[in-house]
Amino acid sequence: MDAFNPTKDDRFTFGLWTVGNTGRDPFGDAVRKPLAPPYVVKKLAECGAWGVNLHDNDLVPFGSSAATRDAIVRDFKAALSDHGMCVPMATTNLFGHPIFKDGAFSSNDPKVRAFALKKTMDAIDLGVELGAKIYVFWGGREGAEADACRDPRVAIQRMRDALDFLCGYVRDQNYDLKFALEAKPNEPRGDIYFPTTGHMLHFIETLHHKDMVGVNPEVAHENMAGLPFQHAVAQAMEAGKLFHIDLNAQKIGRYDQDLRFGSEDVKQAFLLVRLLEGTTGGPRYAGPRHFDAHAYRTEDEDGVWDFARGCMRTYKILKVRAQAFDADPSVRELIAPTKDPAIDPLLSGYTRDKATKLRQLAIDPDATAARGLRYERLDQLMMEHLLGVRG
Ligand code: GLT
Ligand code: MN
Ligand code: MN
Repeated sequence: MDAFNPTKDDRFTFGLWTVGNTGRDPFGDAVRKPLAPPYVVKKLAECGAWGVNLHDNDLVPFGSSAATRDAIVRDFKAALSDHGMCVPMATTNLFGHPIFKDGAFSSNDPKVRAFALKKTMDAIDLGVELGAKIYVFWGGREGAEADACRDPRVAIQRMRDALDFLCGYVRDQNYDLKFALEAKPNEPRGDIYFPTTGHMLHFIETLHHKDMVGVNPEVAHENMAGLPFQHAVAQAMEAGKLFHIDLNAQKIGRYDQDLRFGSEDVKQAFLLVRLLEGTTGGPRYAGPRHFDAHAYRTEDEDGVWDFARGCMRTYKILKVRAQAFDADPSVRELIAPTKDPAIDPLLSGYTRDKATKLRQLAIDPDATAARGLRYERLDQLMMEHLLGVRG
């Protein structure tokens, strides 16, 4: 045991599909055996996780009878209570079955759209029965290769209809449940609608019950679009819309790798943990820290638990490093905001008087531009904290 061992207070979660990933990929078969959900609950609890998340079909196989479903759910609930675990988030598999080959909510076929709504209502019931408070929507098949197949505006309208309908369902049932929309630019479709968290944030503003809908950004997905993840997360936090987060790692420009958290681009991971933990003094993210990642295909089952412990350990190490960085007087001095009592009040809240005073300010652009900002020094300090030689 050391300071980096996870506790329930850390609110770390994994999906059944993450540690249960068998290593199957488009080029090769499974390298690990499937793990029974109650066993995953036991092992995750031993590793120090707080909760476990699931798609409907991670727990209840597609097409199961009502009696089979109830028996599976009973055993799973028993495992949760035996091992002190919870299910903070649930979601629907709207991508695995061939019926969803051209999308679920955005499909051109009303039968497919109806089936997707029906499946999601059932999966919402299941999630709520297990105690979930957050419901994720990842539209992996909502996209196109032959883009002439539908007007993308129609796809957007259909997605809106589906989410408005399902918000209505949740409210009608009096469920205490919020939705979190997860963006991804491509894979498995050539292009997926709403490719980034920014696209989702705007779309949410067009929904009927927008207050119950936020985002679930994923490190790998934002990086696939070539974007800095922490900026997307910051925008979501600032808008009060960071309802959930999918932590993993990704090399830029690759397929969706879903690697162990922090295993690539450590600097980005550091900045992300710093943001989520509010070590700069800003508000802290209070939701679950979910790892949507899986072990390398080289691993056996022991390697899966090494992977799970590694995700949580790296997060906690980065948290301690971020706290030390933000407490470092040399850092604080470099990032202290420049204050100017004569100018600051003029910069927000337009009035004609402020506009006039702004115009009258004597600002020497050359003298102002000549000042070096010492960001080389700042970034090197960050590297030294990260590399463990400072703080
Ligand atoms: C799938 C996807 C993830 C989503 C999951 C939720 S399923 O593994 O790659 O990014 O978060 O549907
Ligand atoms: Mn994800
Ligand atoms: Mn992913």
